Amino acid sequence: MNAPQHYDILFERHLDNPILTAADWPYPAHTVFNAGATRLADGTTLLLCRVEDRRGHSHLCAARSANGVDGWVIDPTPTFPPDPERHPEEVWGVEDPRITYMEELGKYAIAYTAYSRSGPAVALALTEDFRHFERCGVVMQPDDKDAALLPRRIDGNFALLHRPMHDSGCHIWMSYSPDLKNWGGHKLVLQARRGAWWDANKVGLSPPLIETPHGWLMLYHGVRHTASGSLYRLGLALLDLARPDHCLRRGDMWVFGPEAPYERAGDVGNVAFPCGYTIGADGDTLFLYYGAADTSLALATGSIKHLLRWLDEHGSTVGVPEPLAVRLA
Ligand code: BMA
Repeated sequence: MNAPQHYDILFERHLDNPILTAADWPYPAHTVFNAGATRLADGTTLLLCRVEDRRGHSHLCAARSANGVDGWVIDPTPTFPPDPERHPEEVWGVEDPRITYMEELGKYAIAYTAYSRSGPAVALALTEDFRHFERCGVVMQPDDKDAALLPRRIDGNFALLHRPMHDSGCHIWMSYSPDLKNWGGHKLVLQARRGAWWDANKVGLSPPLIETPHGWLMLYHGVRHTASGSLYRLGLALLDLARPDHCLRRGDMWVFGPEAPYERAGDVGNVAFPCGYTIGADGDTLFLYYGAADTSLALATGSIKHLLRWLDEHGSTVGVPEPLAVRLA
């Protein structure tokens, strides 16, 4: 008899999950989730965590660790609280940061959700040290979220992935800017599927893109609406290196989704929501930090090589103009 076939396991959950919860916080916090991540020049892993208080409003707080797993040193007060007096768009908090190191600026760019009275908007801030921040304000008006900058200019322009929301569906777009202030050249990059698909109706960028020799690897979340609420799962796509608004391949199946008890149950159950990753010293191991059930922070590891191979085997080029359809082998 043939051995049973199982789905590939592309991400391994850390045994210590959840790695950070509100109980670890040095000041009152309701939940800690959806953190941006980066590795600082001295090798320290920095997580910029979304912390929700008992008003329901969020701010960002930095946690630093030598190994990216434990021994977290958490800022004693909010690192990046909303500033509604100077930035009214932050009146209901700041959420879901994505961090990109911008070589040209010598600074980290943080794309985050500013929760305004008109809805969620995409805002940008720059920092060198995660202690002092320079706000750029709103760059994409409501309703829009799930944004991250690419680490370098594309054809002379900064490039931002983001997810505007429309009645017709929520799809991933790319916009360009010469100065991080004026945005244009908007292009649709990845469309939510329809019907029974796991990523029907709503998709959004998860962590910032991962640059590989084959293209920009994108982990995106797909949201399936069910009778008992939404299911947030992760899928893979590959964008063209030189023209990142062109999707080369897209996985048919999700590759990671809520299974563990801390992902299944919480303030918003059935949510696995990564906003950041770091890459190991081998240049291949992905440390993916994700919010679990909008309640805690968890870690899963994967291999960029394996993700690319999987995408080659399970991806399709449907909807991609023929000349751009590539095999990764
Ligand atoms: C999305 C975002 C995330 C959140 C998720 C599940 O729309 O707002 O912050 O984790 O919903 O609630």
